[in-house]
Amino acid sequence: MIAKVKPIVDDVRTRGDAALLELTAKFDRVQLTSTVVFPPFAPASMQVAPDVRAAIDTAYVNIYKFHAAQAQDAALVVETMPGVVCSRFARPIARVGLYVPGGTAILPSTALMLGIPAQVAGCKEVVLATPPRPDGSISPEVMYVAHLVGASAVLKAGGGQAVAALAYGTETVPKVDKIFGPGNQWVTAAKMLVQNDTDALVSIDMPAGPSEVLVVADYTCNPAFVAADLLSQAEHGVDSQVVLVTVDLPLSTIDAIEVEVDRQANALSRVDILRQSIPKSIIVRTKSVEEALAFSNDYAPEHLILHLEDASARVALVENAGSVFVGPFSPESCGDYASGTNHTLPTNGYARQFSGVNTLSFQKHITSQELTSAGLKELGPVVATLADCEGLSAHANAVRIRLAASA
Ligand code: HSO
Ligand code: ZN
Repeated sequence: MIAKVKPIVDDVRTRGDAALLELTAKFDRVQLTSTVVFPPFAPASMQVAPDVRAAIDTAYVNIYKFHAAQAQDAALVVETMPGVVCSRFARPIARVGLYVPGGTAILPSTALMLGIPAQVAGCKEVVLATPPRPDGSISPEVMYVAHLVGASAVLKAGGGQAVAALAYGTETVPKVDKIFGPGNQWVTAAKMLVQNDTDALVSIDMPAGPSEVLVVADYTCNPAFVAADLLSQAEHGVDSQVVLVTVDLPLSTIDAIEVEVDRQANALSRVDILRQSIPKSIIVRTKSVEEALAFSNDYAPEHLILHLEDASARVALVENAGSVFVGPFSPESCGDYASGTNHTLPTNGYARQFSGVNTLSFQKHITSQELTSAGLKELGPVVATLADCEGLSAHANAVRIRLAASA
């Protein structure tokens, strides 16, 4: 995949806007004359039905609240020795690119999940990239979110060409320092490629893969709720991963869940996708909650749903997961859209070492130290000894020259 996307990335890097327009014509079948829209965005481009607008507004408030609470604005200050003060403070990553996928669904929710933490962190340049629709426009819902989060530009492009434009900049697209967001294989491969190019000097949020859910259910579960949760993840794509882990469940309850999956699926709009993803789902039978959670920790799911007795007490057993949905009234859909948590989460087992996107993803930490003359008197000999030990006499000298001057 990297080899396939490389010519696209190289083309945008060397030919800029001309390549971007040609590739958009080729892949999205839209002939644009310009690819970037700057604010203020035309009101007509953000015309959203009132109920949708109100729902976006409520989601915005919740996601903003949760991400504002994550901001580490206050500096951390520690006096490690008398007269030796170390500190750490956060600064926003100045320029960020947010990739909002197009394709089979419009995703204003992804624009919220990426745009809000960028806004909370105080990023100066926020470029939202998303593929144009057949008429060359961007969905008004996504434009409305771009406006809410204070995006500084909207790039009408998708795939590897959008990622390349964000990584290197073009005549009209501002270059960014970090690229966020989910995408198809082309987008993922392009993100991996540009992050390895030291000329691009760009980082990415995390490796991405198909979406997944793991549901743990015991005798207290409502089979209809369990089935609904499995289906909500399965409708994302034919490659969605859906796992049900049962805790000492009789076969009759497992049957009831399967009957519900079938019954509900037939009434859903994306039944064609479900017909391909549900047969690939798996059921794992375990005897205890401990065994079930051990399996889950090993799998490290993007989403973990606990349909368990005393579910909140069981969260203590969770070691690896992107986000956890606790108890019968916490469907994944709430976290996907509006409870406040982020839905850009590690997939493919990467929850072992990655966190989901959060406010800190849009910041970096700077450390600093300030020594008084007395502090240097204490610490200087330690440093000089270590520098001598490493044979780095200029390092030792930078300390001793000061100690001598203040003696
Ligand atoms: N479940 C997806 C996020 C999403 N769901 C967007 C609905 N819209 C991420 O795994
Ligand atoms: Zn979802």
